[in-house]
Amino acid sequence: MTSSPIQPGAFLSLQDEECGPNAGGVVVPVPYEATTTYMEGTALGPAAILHASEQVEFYDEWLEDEARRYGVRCMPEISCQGPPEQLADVLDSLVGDLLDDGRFPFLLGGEHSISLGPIRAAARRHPDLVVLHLDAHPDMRDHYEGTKYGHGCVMRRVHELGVRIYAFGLRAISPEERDFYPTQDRATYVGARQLLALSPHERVEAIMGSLPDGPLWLSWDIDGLDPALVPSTGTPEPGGVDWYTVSEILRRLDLEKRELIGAELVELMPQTGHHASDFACARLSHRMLVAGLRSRARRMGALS
Ligand SMILES: [Mn+2]
Repeated sequence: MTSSPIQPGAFLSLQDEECGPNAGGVVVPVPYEATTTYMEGTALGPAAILHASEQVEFYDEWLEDEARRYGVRCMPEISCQGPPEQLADVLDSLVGDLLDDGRFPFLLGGEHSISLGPIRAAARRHPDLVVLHLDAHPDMRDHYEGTKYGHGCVMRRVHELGVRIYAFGLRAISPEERDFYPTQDRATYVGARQLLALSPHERVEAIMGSLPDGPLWLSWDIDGLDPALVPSTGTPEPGGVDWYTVSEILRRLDLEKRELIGAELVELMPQTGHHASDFACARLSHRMLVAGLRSRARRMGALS
C-alpha cells in the first residue's frame, strides 16, 4: 500500500481525461475512525479499497457498463480529527458542492458515522430522499457510549432529517431499536431472517418490491454482507446478504431507472493476509459507481 498522496486516478488506476475535472463520479476517501467500539482499523479502509481497485476489471458484467466511460475522479483524503458532528459539517459542505456541480459523490469510509453530513446535503436538495441502507445493524440508537453521533446512532440522526430509511440485511438489533421501528412510518427494514427461505431471485424481489419511490442515497455498511465473504470488518455478524443478491439489487435499480443521488461504502477494516475483503469492497464500489453514473447520465439525457 502506498503512502504517497492520493492521485485523481487512484480509483481503478484511471488515466488522463478518465479522471479529469469533468469526471461524473467523485470518490471521496474518508479515513475517519473516532467512535469505533470493537475492533479498530476502519481508518485504513479507503486506502485498501483504492489499492485493490487497481485490479478491478473495467467492465462490470452485472450492469454491462464501465464507470470509466463517465469518468471517476478521486479526491485527496478528508482528514478530520474532531468529533463526528464536526466531520458531518465538513462533508455536508463538500458533498453539497459536488451535488450542485452535477457530480455523483461516492464516499469510502471509515466508520459509518461519516454518513450524516453527506446524507444531510442530499436531503436538503431532495426532501423526498430515500436512504437504501445495507447493514447488519440498524444504527438507530438514540445515543451510544456517550455520543449521539457515533456509528451506532447515525441512522437515528439521519431519520431526524425527515428522510425515509429502508434497510436490508439487519440481524443484530438492540431492544431499543426493535421497539423503535414499529412506531415509525419513515423507517422500515427487511430483516435477514425474512430472506432465509427465499431463492436468490425471490430475495431480490422481497427487497426491491417494497423499496419506496424517490431519489435514493445508498448507505452501505460492508458488514451487511455475509462475513464469510468480507471478514475484514469491525463487527462481523454471522449470516447476511450474499454477493449475487447485492449485485442484482444494483442491476434492478438500474433496470427500474431509479434515481441515484450518491452513495457510500463504509466499515472495511483491512487485515493483513485477508485481501479478498479489500477486493470485494473495491469490486462492489465499482458496481455501485456504475449504477450511480448510469443514473446520472440518464438524468442528463445522455443515456436512455
Ligand atoms: Mn454495521
